[in-house]
Amino acid sequence: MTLTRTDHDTTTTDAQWWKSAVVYQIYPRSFADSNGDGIGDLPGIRSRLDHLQRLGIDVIWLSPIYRSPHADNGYDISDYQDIDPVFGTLADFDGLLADVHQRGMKLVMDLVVNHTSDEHPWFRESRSSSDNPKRDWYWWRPARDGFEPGDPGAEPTNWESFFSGPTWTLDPITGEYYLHLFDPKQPDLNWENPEVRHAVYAMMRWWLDRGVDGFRMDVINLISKDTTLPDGAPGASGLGNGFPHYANGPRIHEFMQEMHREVFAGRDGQYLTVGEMPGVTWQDAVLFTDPARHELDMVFQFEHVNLDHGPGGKFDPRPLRVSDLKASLGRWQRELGTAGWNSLYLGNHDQPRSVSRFGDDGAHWRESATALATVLHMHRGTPYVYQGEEIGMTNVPFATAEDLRDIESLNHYRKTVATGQDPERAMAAIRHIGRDNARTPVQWDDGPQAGFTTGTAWIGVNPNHTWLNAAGQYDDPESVFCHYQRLIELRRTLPVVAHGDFQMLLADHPAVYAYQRQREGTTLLVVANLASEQADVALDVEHYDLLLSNIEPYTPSTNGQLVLTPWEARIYITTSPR
Ligand code: TEU
Ligand code: CA
Repeated sequence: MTLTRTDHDTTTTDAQWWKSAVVYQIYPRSFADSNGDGIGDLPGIRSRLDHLQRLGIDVIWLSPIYRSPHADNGYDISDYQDIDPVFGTLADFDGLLADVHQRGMKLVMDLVVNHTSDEHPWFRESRSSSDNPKRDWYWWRPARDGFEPGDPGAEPTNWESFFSGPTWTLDPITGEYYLHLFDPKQPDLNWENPEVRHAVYAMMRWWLDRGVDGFRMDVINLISKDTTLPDGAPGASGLGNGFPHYANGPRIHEFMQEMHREVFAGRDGQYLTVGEMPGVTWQDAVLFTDPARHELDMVFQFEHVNLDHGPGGKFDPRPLRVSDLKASLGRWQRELGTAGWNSLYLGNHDQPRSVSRFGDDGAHWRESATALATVLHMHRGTPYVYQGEEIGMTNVPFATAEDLRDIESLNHYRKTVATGQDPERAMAAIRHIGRDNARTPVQWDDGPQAGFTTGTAWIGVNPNHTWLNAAGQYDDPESVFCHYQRLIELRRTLPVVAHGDFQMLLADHPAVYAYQRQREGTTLLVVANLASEQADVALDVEHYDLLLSNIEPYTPSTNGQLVLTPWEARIYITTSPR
């Protein structure tokens, strides 16, 4: 199967088809429910493929649909080779995959192999006795020297988990601790053990044989740990920050190259691999994505989504400065310009809604959603659209902790209450940055439950679905949806969008993000006002034609000066030599 492209870039081989693709992320629980149980499912996704085709995307990335106790909404897998009954069956999956392929799209699976569920048979065996053959498939350690198991501080290291509390849980069966960087129900696999690695590779080949088109790899840069397990430097919570000892560990590149060899090498077909990598630097990212090294096609980096984290972490947010955002995005554009490749995203199921976080979801909702999309989609790299972003879905006015479902937010809230801190302050942070913001149902229409389910959704529908929904946007040329359609179409038709080089303009401007893209005599000039006040900038666009703008009518430039209204974004083009 090949994609319909007008693009015949000589620097891009067929195997690098993903360089001109647009990916759409589905969080299955919240996408579309077919049977009224309030939880999205595979038949629901099948029934909404028109929406994706209309948008123009090439690839779907499905967040996990495997068997799972759902402690972390499917990122805790108990069977890698089956579908969770809440989402459907393997037959439903095959049907979905066939439909997706028939419509000329591809489908990428989420691969969660830093950890399994504690209900996975591998872990059940591993915990059963100290000499079980699978004991070494996970990280088991005795209590710290001089401590009895269960004593305060007896954990083998002082590391704090991503979801609050220690990363070690004592298992009564053998009196030893096991490692879990996330929830206790997500024990970390021991990638030092070759049996683990080969079991994972075999599972990946099984999915490729079934027809899937690649993998998004969950926290894949955490799989190689420092095997001496040193304590971390003390953090704000009193526990230690173990991150430097398990992120980008000593064998990470070796493991990625081995996976590439064992899973992808020598196969026909066009795959996409993207590694999710908290804390990855651009220097590492170049190594991971340099095609000559045969590791990954691209990575998800976190620099731009950590800019508003304060000294106490994500729930200690600080205001985001546009100048920081510009500098960060620009740095990744520049540094992954020749070797390596960027993935481009503003939101996903772990992040708040991008229009609420980076834009102005009040007075300038439509303008800011379209301006942010313009900036992102005209970058070099592979853009990812998170479900609902294409209609400008916003953060959610969660009233109390009862409205929350996410384990990370709930743990943070409970910890706040337990330590006598202000619960309202915790709720404010959660409303601002909590993951549930992105997990409320996709707003299909203005009906009850936003057209998501005929029952009651597992998490409350955002009340703004009465005016913010897909049905109301399809035929409105000024809508967020139609703007996304046009941006995606530009990537499809103009090779400069996917392949042009990048040059930052107005680097020191505090609010306006501007850059040039250039390829074989075609130049794009992108300029966007990322603030809710008017901006005047010195930018000569005399030799350019306006290709797309998010605000009409626009004020033409005079004497090399551009006047941009709040969140106004324009794309100019010229094909004449300059
Ligand atoms: O996320 C990893 C990650 O580092 C964070 O984004 C995390 O979700 C958390 O917000 C840190 O504060 C991946 C998945 O995308 C996420 O949904 C899972 O919960 C996590 O791994 C564990 O599998
Ligand atoms: Ca359902």
